[in-house]
Amino acid sequence: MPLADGEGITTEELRLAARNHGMPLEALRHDVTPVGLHYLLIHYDIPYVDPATYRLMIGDRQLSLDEIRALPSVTRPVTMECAGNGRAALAPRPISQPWLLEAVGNAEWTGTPLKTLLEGADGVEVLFTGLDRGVENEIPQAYERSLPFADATADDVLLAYDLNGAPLPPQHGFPLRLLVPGWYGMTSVKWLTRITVLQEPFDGYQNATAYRVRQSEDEAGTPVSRIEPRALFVPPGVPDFMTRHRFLEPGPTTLTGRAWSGHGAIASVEVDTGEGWREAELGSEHGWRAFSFEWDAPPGEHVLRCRATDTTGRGQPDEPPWNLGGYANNAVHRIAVTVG
Ligand SMILES: Nc1nc2c(c(=O)[nH]1)N[C@H]1C(S)=C(S)[C@@H](COP(=O)(O)O)O[C@H]1N2
Ligand SMILES: [Mo]
Repeated sequence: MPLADGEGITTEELRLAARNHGMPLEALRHDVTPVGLHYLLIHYDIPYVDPATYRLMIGDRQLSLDEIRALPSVTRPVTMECAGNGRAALAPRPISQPWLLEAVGNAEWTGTPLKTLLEGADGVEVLFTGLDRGVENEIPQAYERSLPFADATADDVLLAYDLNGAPLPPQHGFPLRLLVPGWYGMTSVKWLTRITVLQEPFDGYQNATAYRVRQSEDEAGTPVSRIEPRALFVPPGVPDFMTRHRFLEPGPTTLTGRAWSGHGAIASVEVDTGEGWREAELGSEHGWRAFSFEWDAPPGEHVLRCRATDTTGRGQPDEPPWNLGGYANNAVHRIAVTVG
């Protein structure tokens, strides 16, 4: 239910924001996001799980954590972003977790490729069910989502048990979660308890009702899937405590940030400091891609902007197109700075 432009944040949104923290944008400096700085999004409650009695069910098979950890393991850096990132900047504002820009993290995940566990199976979709339960829109449910069979059996999809080299902490899905690189975060089901191969499309809440790009409730809309390209600055200079407005010394300064896309690699990042778009220099890639831009900051008020383009040609809009759930808003990052 969207609020009119300019209406204050509700107590419900504040309660969600206090539970589900974002990644402070200065943490874009880290190649690998430290665990406590990675964003969090939890629809219901964090389940309490005893690893000794935990079992993953795949069809009629049951696997213990030790059995899963004994399977071939892969470690890879993955940029994860919530589909609602940017929601609070939409007008009217869709009422849900009120993310500004900080619902992102880039961690090193270790797990076993899901593909090998599904060998011999065939179906239309694969359903992933979490241990957490709750009520959404008056519908009681476990958090569960399906993926098309081909996407679920892609080479890079993992059943992940370690995050940055240590067991998943409770809030990130202990003891086991799905990890689908390139897709918005809702796909990567935490506290995984069951995997079911389906012979027809799943019509549960998180696929059929939530996570659809649409203008009204009567529209079916299109499913939210892969992460749209985005570039974000490490906020330059120092902030004002309350407004977060930035203050910077005049003279040569290096603007830095990270860019990512779930559709392809980053092809370019451009920066505008008020004199038009210029190409930034691309740096190392480790999940997300570093960029930097040399700026001789003149005294005065400036608006800095950055935007990414990926190898599929997708870019970022200046103004965010509105949708009911407030999903996939990848509008250009702007930061207002006072130099001098
Ligand atoms: N079981 C379960 N899995 C879940 C969720 C959840 O609430 N329950 N939230 C999803 C959403 S919306 C996002 S954005 C990511 C967030 O993962 P993180 O908290 O590890 O960053 O987890 C996804 N997986
Ligand atoms: Mo999310």
